[in-house]
Amino acid sequence: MSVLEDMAALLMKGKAKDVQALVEQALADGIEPQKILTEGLLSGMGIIGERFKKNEVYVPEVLIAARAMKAGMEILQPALTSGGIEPRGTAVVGTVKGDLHDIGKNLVCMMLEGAGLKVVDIGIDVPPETFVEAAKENKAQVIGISALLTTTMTNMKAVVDAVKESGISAKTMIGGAPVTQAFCDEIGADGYAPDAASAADLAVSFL
Ligand code: B1M
Repeated sequence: MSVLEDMAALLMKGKAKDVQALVEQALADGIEPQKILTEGLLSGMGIIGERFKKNEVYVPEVLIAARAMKAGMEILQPALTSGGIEPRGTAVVGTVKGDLHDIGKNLVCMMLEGAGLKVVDIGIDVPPETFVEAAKENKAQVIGISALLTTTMTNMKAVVDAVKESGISAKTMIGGAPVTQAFCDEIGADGYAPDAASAADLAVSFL
């Protein structure tokens, strides 16, 4: 098995320390950080997601795999976001109220940083007023809103409405597995991105 296949397999077993060691090894071997992310970490997480869907694994297994994913991302982050440039703008990014998923949101944060933005990560389960307060406090040009559940994506509209009512000029950007461009149009957000790399392009287009 290749180092990236090993990494995916160990991530699925939740072996956080081993995943970190393999990320370090892959970087030392000169493998592109983006390739480590997609063919190692995300590949393992994708398989776990499919198994979760088919009830072949349950929440505890998904949780330990998610922890291993986070551990791997900690090692990969500096390589993914290195650039050493002055921030070209600021984005506030969070997961909507009621939603505890943060892996996709964290990836979006990394990609935005990689694209040269200062990112203020306001975490998970974030109420609409916190998005607005954080955007005001940090003079953000972009507000990134993530949701992974069909039951919580509706809370994105409350954030978009709160931003409009507050009168701030920050653009709202939404994304997450159940979110679509049609939903974005429906709730009046300024933009939708299907993945973290597109989110970075979209955020830059707002600056
Ligand atoms: Co959850 N979960 N989960 N879960 N979980 C899903 C989302 C689900 C699809 C699994 C399934 O049943 N097939 C399902 C939702 C079904 C639905 O709503 N239709 C589900 C469920 C039901 C639940 C619970 C209700 C389970 C339960 O308790 N019975 C519960 C809800 C808890 C809550 O939030 N209140 C729950 C809990 C959990 C864990 C805690 C165990 C864990 C989260 C750990 C964590 O995040 N720290 C978890 C996980 C890991 C998943 C799956 C398996 C993987 C999600 C993930 O991290 N994917 C997921 C199944 C799946 O998606 N296939 C599932 C990898 C990540 C990189 O992708 O987040 O999609 P993603 O992000 C992508 C894009 O969507 C996009 O860019 C990212 C990278 O390119 N993107 C953006 C994301 N945010 C963006 C923002 C942007 C732009 C792009 O702009 C701002």
